[in-house]
Amino acid sequence: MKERILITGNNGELGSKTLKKLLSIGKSVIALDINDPKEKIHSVKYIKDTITNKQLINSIFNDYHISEVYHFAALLSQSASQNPELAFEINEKSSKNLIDCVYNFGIRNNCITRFFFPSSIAVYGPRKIKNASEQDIIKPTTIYGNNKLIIEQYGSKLHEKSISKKIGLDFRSIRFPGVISYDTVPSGGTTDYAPQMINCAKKGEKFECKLSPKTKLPFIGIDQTISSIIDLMNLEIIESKFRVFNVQEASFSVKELSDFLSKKFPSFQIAYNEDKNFQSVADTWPSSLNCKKANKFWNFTTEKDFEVFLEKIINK
Ligand code: AKB
Repeated sequence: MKERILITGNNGELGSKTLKKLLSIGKSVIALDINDPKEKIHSVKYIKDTITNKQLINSIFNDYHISEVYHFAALLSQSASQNPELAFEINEKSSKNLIDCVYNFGIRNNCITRFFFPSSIAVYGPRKIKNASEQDIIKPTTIYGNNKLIIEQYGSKLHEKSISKKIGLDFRSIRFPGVISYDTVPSGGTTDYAPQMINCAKKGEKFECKLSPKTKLPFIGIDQTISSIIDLMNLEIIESKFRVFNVQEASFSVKELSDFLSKKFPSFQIAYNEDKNFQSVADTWPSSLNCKKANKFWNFTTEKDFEVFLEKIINK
């Protein structure tokens, strides 16, 4: 049976770019998403279905030799708060089912399958902290943060069970801050204000901001996001029981971003209309992350100057 990589949520920001990266290094991919992709790539086997379809997920593991899984299908923080039951079904129940399938596949076939899970800074809380390390207080207050934490723990538990016998699941995860792309404008998240604001400034449109000017959060660009995922998944072994890593390139406040954009695009205008659904979430997430662990394991480098970081994103 030919080896395939399974990507869920391939139409999303991270899913679509990871898919392209994997194809560029010659991998064969099965891509599962609830919607059709904007453009279909000939060599990819697309499946249009929901991650909640247990029967389908089981059949994928019966029909193919799945060598790696990248599991991006999820509801983001704001969408999850608006729809907690769906968030439970997709972010938690379906993720557990997928992890179980990978684990059982490994046991049946006497192999170990790498599993990538995109976690989030949403696992931190309840208080805002600076320079958060992976082992810092993780008592999330949001549905989304809890979903992510439960899957981190579930994946790590099955990893632990697998590793001694070297069969089952090899779980790897990154806690992402806000991700900024140069060509897509995301929605449904709390950190999405930043790419949305950049997009408005570029188009000369006014931006209505739901967060207060002093709100500070960590961010990463899409290129470093994708290379971090690939670098982490390419590590032969990770000598650590703790399977999650922080990454960030820069940390800045809403005001710092809007001042930077006003300098670059003089017609840019911003209005503040604080929304407690957004503010109360951002107030529990760290203002910056400690990335020493990612640096140690795959030489992750963090861009310290936020203006240099933003300049690169805008000029891309
Ligand atoms: C969100 O804001 O929900 C996401 C995240 C940081 O997990 N971008």
